[in-house]
Amino acid sequence: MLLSGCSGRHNWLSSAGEEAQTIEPLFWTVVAGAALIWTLVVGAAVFAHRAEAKPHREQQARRFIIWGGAVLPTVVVGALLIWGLFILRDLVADEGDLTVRVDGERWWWRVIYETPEGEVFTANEIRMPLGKTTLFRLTADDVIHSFWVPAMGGKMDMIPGRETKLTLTPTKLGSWGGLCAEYCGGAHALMRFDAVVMEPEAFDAWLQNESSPARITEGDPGWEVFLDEGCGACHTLRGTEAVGQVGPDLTHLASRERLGAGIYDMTPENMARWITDLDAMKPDIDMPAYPYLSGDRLDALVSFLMSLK
Ligand code: HEC
Ligand SMILES: [Cu+2]
Repeated sequence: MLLSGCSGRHNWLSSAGEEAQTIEPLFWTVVAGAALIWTLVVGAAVFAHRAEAKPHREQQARRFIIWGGAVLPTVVVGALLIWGLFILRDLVADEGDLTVRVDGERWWWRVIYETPEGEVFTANEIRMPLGKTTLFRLTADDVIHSFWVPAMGGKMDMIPGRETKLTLTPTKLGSWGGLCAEYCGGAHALMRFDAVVMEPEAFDAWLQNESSPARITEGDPGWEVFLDEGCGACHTLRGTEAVGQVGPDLTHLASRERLGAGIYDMTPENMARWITDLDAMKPDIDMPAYPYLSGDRLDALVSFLMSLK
C-alpha cells in the first residue's frame, strides 16, 4: 500500500516544482535520521536484553538519560524546526509572476486568474506556465479545505474568512494531480483538480481563450435545453444570461481535461452520466440530477456542453 504512492501524477517525490525540490532534502534527512535513531534504539534494546546484568553507577545512567533522552531530541527537533521554517518562508512568498485566486467550495474549486486586463474565471483546473512562479491566494467558502499539488510542493490550508498564500514554480511539463487535503465532508475524496504545466506561449494562448466569452451558436438546441432546465441558475456562461454562482463556471468547460473536479475524463459519455446519473458519479453534491433527461434533449445538451471550448 505504501509503495503504491511512489508513482503517478500524485507522487510528491517526483519533484515537478522548485518548491518540492526545497522540501525533498528535508524529507530524506528525516528518513535517514529516523532510520539511524531507530537502529540505535533497537540495537540498545537488544543489547540490554542480551547483556548480563551488571551493577552500574547511577550518575552514569542519569547522564545517559539527560543527553540521550533530552538534549539530543531537543537539538534534533529544534534544528529540523528551524530548517522547516526557512522552507516555509520560501513557500509563502508574497509575489509571483502571476496571481491566481482559488476558493475552496464543497466539493470543487473556484479559480480566478488575475490578469492586467481583469479577472478570468474558471474552475476545477489550474494551468501554470513552465518556469514561472505562480502565487496562489487561497480562501474557502464554507469549511476548511486544503490545497495540495503533491508533485509541486507544500500543501496549504484554505480557511473561511482568511487568505493564505502559496507559491508554485513548475519545472516539468505535464498534467499533475491536485487534491483537497483536509477532510471537508461528503465528497471530500472526490474533490480534486488537474495542475497543468504548459510552455509560456501555450499558456498565454490558453488564458486568452479562457478570458473570452462563451461561444454559443444562436438556436443551438442544447443551449435551449440548458436554459429550460435552469442550469443557468447555478452556472455561469460568460457573456450570456446564465450568471449563476452556486456551481463552477462552465464558459470553457470542455477545455478542461477532466470533469467533476478532476475525477472523470472529459468525454460525452461521462458528461451524459453526470447529468442523468449524478448520484453514481459524485454522491451528495450540491447539484440536482436530471434522470428524466434522455434521447434528443440529452444528446443536444451533451454536445452543447462538449462544444464549450
Ligand atoms: C442547484 C445548483 C445547480 C444546478 C441547477 C445545476 N448545477 Fe451543475 N453543478 C452545481 C455544483 C454545485 C457543481 C459542482 C459539484 C461538485 O463537483 O461538487 C456542479 C457541477 C457541474 C458540472 C461539472 C463542472 C466541472 O468543472 O467539471 C457540469 C458539467 C454541470 N454542473 C452541468 C450542469 C447542467 C448541464 C445543469 C442543468 C441541466 C446543471 N449543472 C444544473 C450546481 C448546479
Ligand atoms: Cu475540500
